[in-house]
Amino acid sequence: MFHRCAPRLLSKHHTRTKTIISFRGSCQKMDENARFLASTFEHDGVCYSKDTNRSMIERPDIVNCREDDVFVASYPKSGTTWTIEMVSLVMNGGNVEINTAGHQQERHPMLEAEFKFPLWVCLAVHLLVLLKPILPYAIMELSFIKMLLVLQEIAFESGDGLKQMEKIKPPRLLKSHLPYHAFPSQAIRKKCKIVYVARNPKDTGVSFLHHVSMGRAPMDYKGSWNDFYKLYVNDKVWYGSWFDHVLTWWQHRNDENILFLKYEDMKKDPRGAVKSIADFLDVSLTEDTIDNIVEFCSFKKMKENKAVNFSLLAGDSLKHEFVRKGEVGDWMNFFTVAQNKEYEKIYEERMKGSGLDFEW
Ligand code: PPS
Repeated sequence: MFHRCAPRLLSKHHTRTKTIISFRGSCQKMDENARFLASTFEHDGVCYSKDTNRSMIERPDIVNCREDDVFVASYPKSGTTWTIEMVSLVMNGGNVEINTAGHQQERHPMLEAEFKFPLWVCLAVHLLVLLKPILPYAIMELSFIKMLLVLQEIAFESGDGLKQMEKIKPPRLLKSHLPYHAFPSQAIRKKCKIVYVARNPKDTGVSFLHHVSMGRAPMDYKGSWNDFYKLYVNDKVWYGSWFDHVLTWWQHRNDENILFLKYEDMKKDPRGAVKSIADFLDVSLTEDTIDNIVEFCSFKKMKENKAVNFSLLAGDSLKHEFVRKGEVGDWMNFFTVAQNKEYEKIYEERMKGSGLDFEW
């Protein structure tokens, strides 16, 4: 871990007027945090989005897993999409055509996702599907109608991870952000291979803010970093405490069916990451194939790749791109000096003796 000083954080002298304005602002944003929390639920002390399948979290045994299922698990915003793309290409021998044929959310669904839509949307979509054969073409071309149809085709289908995973041909590669204790118990018992990826908690937090403020519900958070930081540091974000999540998976790093990767290492040595994934999955790849996978999964290529970059559920007219900055150290543009000091103290206390450390 190396420490650098955030330029933005250097002390600002607030005038009285500025202080009053920012105080008013923060009152409004407190409501935004309350609004965020109202769209979550807690189970076993962990906070989840209401778009998470609650039954799965309460009963981790309800997920039917096969011995040959492979999982990519992570705390959100840790480089999951990137890792899935790598693992998926290793599994298919570097066939990039398969990976561009469909969106990653459809190819490798997130198990616990269960996107809920307001009743009127559900009724409108079902009515529309019924009327579709008799409605005039001109009406079907209206953008609102098109949007509902897109919702029907995409969200209702791929928005339910459990249903979606049943449709995929084995060997399946599946995504999850579940903490270890809530992970499908069959996957653990059957020793399914699990690639866990972790990223330093400061960049993860900043990336998380951009994710929840992407645009459309449930990612329509309107608070600032300072507001979101309060949720993050108090473990009131989706999937709860970064420390609990990462450290519990870390304890299982030596299990034969678990490969523990770090985002920062993957940035430094993507080739090494592909090789360890291939070794872990007992796949032998030529040097050329490894090069192709590294190239296809590079930040630049992934940013241009529609099959991974935008969220199917949120569309592609987002406030922030999904494959956004992909840097180590973006936290410095957001953390204040005080937040950094507080966070480093928590980090030192929580990580002490774990043998796990991150570069940031
Ligand atoms: S999610 O929604 O939880 O599944 O998000 P996740 O995929 O875990 O993390 C998104 C962040 O990963 C960055 N990303 C990459 N970094 C480096 N190289 C590649 N190829 C790459 N692809 C995605 C992405 O930009 C998000 O980080 P931030 O910091 O927001 O840019």
